[in-house]
Amino acid sequence: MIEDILSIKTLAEEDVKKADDLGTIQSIRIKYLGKKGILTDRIKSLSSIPKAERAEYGCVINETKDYIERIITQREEEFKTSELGTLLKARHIDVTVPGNFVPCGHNHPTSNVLEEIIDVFVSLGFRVEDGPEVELDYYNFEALNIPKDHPARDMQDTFYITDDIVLRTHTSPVQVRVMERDKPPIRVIAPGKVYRCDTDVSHTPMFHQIEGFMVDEHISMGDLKGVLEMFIHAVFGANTKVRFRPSFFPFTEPSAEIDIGCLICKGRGCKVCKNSGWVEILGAGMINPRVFEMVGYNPESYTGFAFGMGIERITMLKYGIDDIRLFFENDKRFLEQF
Ligand code: 2U9
Repeated sequence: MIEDILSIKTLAEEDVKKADDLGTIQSIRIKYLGKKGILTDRIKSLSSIPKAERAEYGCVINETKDYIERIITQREEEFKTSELGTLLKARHIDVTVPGNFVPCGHNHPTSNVLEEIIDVFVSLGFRVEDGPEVELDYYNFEALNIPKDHPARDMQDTFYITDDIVLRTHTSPVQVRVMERDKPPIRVIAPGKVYRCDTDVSHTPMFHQIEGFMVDEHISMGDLKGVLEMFIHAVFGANTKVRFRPSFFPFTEPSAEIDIGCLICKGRGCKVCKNSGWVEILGAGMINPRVFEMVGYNPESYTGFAFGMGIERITMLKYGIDDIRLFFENDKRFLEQF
């Protein structure tokens, strides 16, 4: 019986010696020590051994079991180490090889100008508000004193979704929604995308606007002038000339358009300023009392100013760009210049 165990030991030693990979060594463990393994089988039959021999026989089985377990584990570790070595060799990384060049993107010039403009107004105490781009006709026109039969609707080439729903033609509806929600004092700017059915060198069907307004008791045209002059000097330089011209918008009364001295020719006259020496950059005015009535503000208690500008236009003037379509071509050679 003891010879039987010793021959199992010898067989196991030979098997372990012959094994040439991790898989084989694992099946050897099952063969000898698994649930139905050769040695396990002998352990199970221990109870049928006469009592007098059982102790010695059990002792030899246990020692053999420990021994086989030890030589299997040892060989297993050797295989694991050498497999790791092969793997590391195959996946060898040479940290001294120069990396691949990953081209870097670039901020869009209109994004930079928009950020710069937002920063100026935020530093003057304005907060940023947002609103829907698919807007009710009521907020885009009606509440801004542009009723359905008003000739001013012809000024906007509108994308209609339904009779009552439009792609917003300006960000003014944001201000209407803010006034419906909040009471004065209010200082808000509304940047965002707007849509008009128009395409040429200075118009695209989608462009960016930033509008702003301030409402409180006793807000005057003087406040409007002060805020907008400060903004123009911050963005275009402290020596930029500013001029206010009377104009008309249904939502402001009185209204004005604001020009700056042409940055390209310094006022001498060129193609950009059509030889006038001035370029228009903003529209503005005192909010029409009819707009206040629509949102439930008492026009006897409150006054306010509002303004609006096109970001692409401002960017073109700031950098002397003569075709708005360049902004939408995603040509890095163009974008990287700003
Ligand atoms: C409310 C009341 C008044 C916003 C204003 C302008 C004048 C203006 C244009 C500039 C170039 C639009 O991008 S553009 O074509 N905007 O001239 N916008 S006053 O007035 C408001 C807005 C909201 C409730």
